[in-house]
Amino acid sequence: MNRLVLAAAAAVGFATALPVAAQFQKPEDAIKYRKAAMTVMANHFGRVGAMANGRVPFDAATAQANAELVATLSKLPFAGFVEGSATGDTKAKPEIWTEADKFKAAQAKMQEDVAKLNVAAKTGNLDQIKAAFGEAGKSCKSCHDNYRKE
Ligand code: ASC
Repeated sequence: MNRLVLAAAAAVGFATALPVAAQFQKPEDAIKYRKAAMTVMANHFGRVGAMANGRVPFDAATAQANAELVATLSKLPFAGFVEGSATGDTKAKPEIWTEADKFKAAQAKMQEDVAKLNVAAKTGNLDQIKAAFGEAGKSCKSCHDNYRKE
């Protein structure tokens, strides 16, 4: 390997090894990021929910597209829960950081549940979508109950 290639490889390795905190200039940026990610995820989750709850007519392709987005978007918010961002314009409870393992487990549970919703949506079967939407909603709620201030 020539020197340039080595330098580039080192730079990439270094960038990926940096803590997530380094991706935000200040705590408010992390707070804004996670709120924005939650907002966008909730919007697409809600579009599936509107069909699951019969508020809008069921359209399999729309349900599928939105469930797919939710599955992808579910990976985003947690990069924003960096150390040092527990205070400010946020409802995040300190337990997110003091019970980091439990918070991580709750995150994983939600991601699994929305992945299952995505699988259900691909079947085009509204009953399966309703069931999976209900489970995913419970995951959202339990994490909010435990880790979000009123
Ligand atoms: C939503 C949404 C949430 C969850 C939660 C489920 O549609 O925005 O935060 O469902 O309300 O209980």
